Amino acid sequence: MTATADEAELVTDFEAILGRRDRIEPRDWMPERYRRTLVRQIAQHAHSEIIGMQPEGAWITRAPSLRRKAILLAKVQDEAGHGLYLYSACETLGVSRQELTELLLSGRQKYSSIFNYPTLSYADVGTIGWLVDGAAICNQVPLCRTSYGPYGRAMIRICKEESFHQRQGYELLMTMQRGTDEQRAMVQESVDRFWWPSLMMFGPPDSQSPNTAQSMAWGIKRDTNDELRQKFVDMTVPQAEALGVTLPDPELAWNAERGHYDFGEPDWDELTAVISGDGPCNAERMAHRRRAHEDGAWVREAATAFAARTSEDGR
Ligand code: FAQ
Repeated sequence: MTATADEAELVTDFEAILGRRDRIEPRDWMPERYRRTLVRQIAQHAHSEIIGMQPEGAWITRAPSLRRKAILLAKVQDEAGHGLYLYSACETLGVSRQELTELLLSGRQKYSSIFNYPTLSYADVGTIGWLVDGAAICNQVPLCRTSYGPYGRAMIRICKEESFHQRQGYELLMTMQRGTDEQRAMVQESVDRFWWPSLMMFGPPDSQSPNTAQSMAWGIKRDTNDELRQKFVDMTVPQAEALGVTLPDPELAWNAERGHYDFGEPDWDELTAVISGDGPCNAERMAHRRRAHEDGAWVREAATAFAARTSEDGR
């Protein structure tokens, strides 16, 4: 059989696996573009979890009670764990954790736009849980069925934890809503700032998304950016009503014909600017991440030396 015939057979087998909605596993043959797309998406996702520790982490020392501090500490630690599962899933595609870290630190790989916005009040901890984790769940539940095995399996555990995060955020906001006028104003102000950036988490509109069509064809993504954004709005509007907050969109209205909420257009120029490094906190987030990486050098050196000694000793 010629090389081209071999390749054609491999492609046929690969497509048959996708057709059956089975998983592609690390040792299976896969097209190089499929592998690169997965590395890009999983790495971006992992970086988001790690950078995503910063906005809420900033409030750990200022949590209003021991209970809130314990909850927030646990949540931020969960995000670190999610980053680690995702880096491990990505490593099964033949890239090392070190390479991925360098790609992030040199700005060649992205992380989610949402983490480039500041957390200005304690209500932001609740809003991030409710809206940001809520958007993350909408996006990530379908990823449990993604076509690449290690990514899908990592997502199952992550989604369980994210749904707990979402509920803690909602409970925090509900508690503040039952408090003073000042606390209610704090919640509303926070929701006003986070609403539009949360909608942008789903990515550009389908008509301007260069990757969606191919990622859907490969079963990496199971829904388009616009489909997920709509699902998020439909899920969130009744929650906002129960909470007693107003979502800052005058165009938000139930459309009985479509069976969905209509909503206004996010500012896509803002998303482009934030993704290109020009958001309110991009420089701060990256500087913090670089510093943490440098400060952690001794841990990596110690772990490497320990691993070398353990293998020499045959332990
Ligand atoms: N931010 O063609 P598309 C969390 C980039 S949740 C930054 O539509 P794609 C949990 C995109 O990479 C947040 N960049 O791309 C948490 C591409 O650029 P490239 C993380 C964005 O991949 C909660 C270009 O724009 N979740 O961390 C964004 O098909 C609370 C064109 O876009 C995930 O990563 C954006 N918002 O669809 C943690 C989920 N949107 O790479 C702490 C997995 C688009 O070609 C606290 N990822 N871009 O140069 C995905 O589902 C997809 O990658 C999308 C983008 C939907 C994000």
